[in-house]
Amino acid sequence: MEGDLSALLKAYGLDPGDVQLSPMGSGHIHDTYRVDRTGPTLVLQRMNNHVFRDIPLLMRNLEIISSHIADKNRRAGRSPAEHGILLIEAEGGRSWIGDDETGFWRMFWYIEDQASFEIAEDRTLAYEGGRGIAHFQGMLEDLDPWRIGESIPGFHDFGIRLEKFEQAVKKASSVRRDEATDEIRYTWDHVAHVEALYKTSAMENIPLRLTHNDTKFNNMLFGPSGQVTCLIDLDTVMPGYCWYDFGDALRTSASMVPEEERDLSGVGFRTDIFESFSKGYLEEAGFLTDDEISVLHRAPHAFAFMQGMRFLTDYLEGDVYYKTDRSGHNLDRTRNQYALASEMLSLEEKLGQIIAALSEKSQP
Ligand code: GN1
Ligand code: MG
Repeated sequence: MEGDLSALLKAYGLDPGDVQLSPMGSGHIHDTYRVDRTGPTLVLQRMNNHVFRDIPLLMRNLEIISSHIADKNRRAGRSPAEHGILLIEAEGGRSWIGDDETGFWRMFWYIEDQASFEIAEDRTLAYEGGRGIAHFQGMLEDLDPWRIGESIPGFHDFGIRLEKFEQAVKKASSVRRDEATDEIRYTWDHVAHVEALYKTSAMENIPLRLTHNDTKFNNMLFGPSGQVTCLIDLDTVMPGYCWYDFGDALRTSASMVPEEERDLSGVGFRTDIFESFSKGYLEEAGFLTDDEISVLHRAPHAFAFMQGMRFLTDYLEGDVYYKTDRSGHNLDRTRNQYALASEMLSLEEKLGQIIAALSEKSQP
């Protein structure tokens, strides 16, 4: 075991000689390792402090959120370590350790027997996913949103995203800008539709609640019963609109292929998965107002479009944000997301009808 990692493990009371680390997960931001040892398995994570600039704020947020969820689980008779992200204390009772030189690290209990999926292949999985997202939002309903700081300022602020995109186009190398000519044009041609959703949300007084904000389908753990055990990647939990989580979860779960797929011939949006997910979500999300429900069908498009724009921005900036394996990786991801967004746009009216029919049925 390397010297600095040994010190790290010792700070968590572990014997480095008894520990085996192996990379886990497919996240684009942090580095995550499974920690096998004599005794329960753990998860070690090196946080990306380029993306999350204020680690103390990030970890204060996570302490508040994870202990709130743990309390809820405890009261419901569920083991907190088996039904949520639970931090393990390092020496001195700290929830994280490290510095600029060694990196910033934290540790969690590993939850045994869980599965995660890039997309939802069947309707049951989608239904349970919808319930899982609503359950998560419901658990945070009684936590004051303003206790949570902005771990990434303007994370889902479309105006800010657009400004960053505009800057990236201006500053990009001519090679990358030329390569992405079609995608840059596509972006400008479709901005207005997403802007309209944000405007409607502000005008209809859609409430800001605590939302997860990174509900990619693979950020949900499913237990052996087929139900969602918990959501992971809680670093972006911040005040937001409920449709953020709904949209991002459908962007991934109801897509016919994962966002990494380069062959665009298979890209498409599954309305059957949308319907089942929405059914689960609406059944569980009794806290939603009619105005919140009325915009849900517009959310998947907004999220696929924004995700495409984020990948494109990163491509133009020279791949500084997302982990990449090759130079055109972020551009390929952009093409996947824009193809998906186009399909969603053509289906939007139909998605609205599906939500309207489901919410009528769920009226008492
Ligand atoms: C990142 O960490 P991960 O891979 O779950 C990103 C999300 C994107 C997603 C796209 C903090 O999520 O916002 O939707 O990649 N997280 C952050 O795959 O930027
Ligand atoms: Mg993740």
